[in-house]
Amino acid sequence: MKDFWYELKHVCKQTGARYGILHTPHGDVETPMFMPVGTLATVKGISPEQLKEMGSQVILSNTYHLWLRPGNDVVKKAGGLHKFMNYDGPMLTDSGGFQVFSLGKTRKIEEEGVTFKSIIDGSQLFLSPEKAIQIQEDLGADMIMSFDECAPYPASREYMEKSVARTIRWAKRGKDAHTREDQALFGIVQGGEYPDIREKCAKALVEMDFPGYSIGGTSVGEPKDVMYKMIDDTIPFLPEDKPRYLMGVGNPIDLIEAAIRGIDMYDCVLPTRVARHGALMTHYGRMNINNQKFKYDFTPIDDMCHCYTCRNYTRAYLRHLHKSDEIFGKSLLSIHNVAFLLDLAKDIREAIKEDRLGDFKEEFLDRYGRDVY
Ligand code: PRF
Ligand code: ZN
Repeated sequence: MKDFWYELKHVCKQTGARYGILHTPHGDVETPMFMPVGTLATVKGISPEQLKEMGSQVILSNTYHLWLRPGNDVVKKAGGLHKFMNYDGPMLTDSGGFQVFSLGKTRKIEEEGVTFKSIIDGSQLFLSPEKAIQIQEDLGADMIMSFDECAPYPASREYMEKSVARTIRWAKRGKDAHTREDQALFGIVQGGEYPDIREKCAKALVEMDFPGYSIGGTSVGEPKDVMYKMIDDTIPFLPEDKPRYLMGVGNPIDLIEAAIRGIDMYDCVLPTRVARHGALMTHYGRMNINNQKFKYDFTPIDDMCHCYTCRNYTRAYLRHLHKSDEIFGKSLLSIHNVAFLLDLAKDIREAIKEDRLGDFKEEFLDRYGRDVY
């Protein structure tokens, strides 16, 4: 793997969190970083130019969705995902493993792969470790993911042992099928809430020597403390000189807690998904723009936010757009939420560099609240 490596720059003396640089074929990015999700080759309501202006570094997209629509052949013919969506920064695609398991209602898991029904037309589909890699090679992101099973929570020890053993075999098959030198293939650690299974999985993947490691199977309905423990049970077995990606986690408190536990990357659809329903993240906790109390409120969403929306528009105007179901309103609210998490990740990086992430966390929580999602 050329043109891709992780450089550990500083470890926070207060918390042990890592500040680093991830070198990719489409440029360098600073970690810990939040990656906005562009499932269908677009971060809903935000242009690539706006994302750049907001300080976005890596955009995440999905194998499963792009395979079904428009088809990986279309993206390949366009010259890859970067060209197709007019974004020249680093990109990452998820393998489809999680989507098959969370969206597929009737699915059959076998050693060879997974058979399931399409969310688009109900047709029978089959995804395997090799197929997931081939699609991701067509899409052409800088970072791609192994095909894994994200087991449900809770799952029995017996189930988890079998599932993880298969996920390890799938990771090996994917690695053998992977041919593109300019893409970094990550291994995904599963194992649910069982520390010894996580350890075994991490060690087996590290043995295979991936350029990066993901922690999967979190944020699937388990309590907060269980999720944090899943991270703590995995990190000690991952090499220091490789990036660690916590998949699908992205509420503000988790961003801080995960960084403290040694995570370098995270992603979440939360900011754009909730924005479309008028829900906003602010330094003072969550708010909903629909609220009657904002009718005559001509102040910005968050006086501590520097995003395009907060610099230019008032709560009263945004409430009006949202209540009128205007497209521009959804876009402006999405911009604020994504910018909020990008800025939070930036604040986390600055705090790590200055050995004060512990203090930063307390200050943030005092304003934001401790039980907010
Ligand atoms: N596996 C994959 N993608 C994911 C996850 C996983 O376990 C999660 C866990 N919440 C999010 N996205 N491949
Ligand atoms: Zn804002």
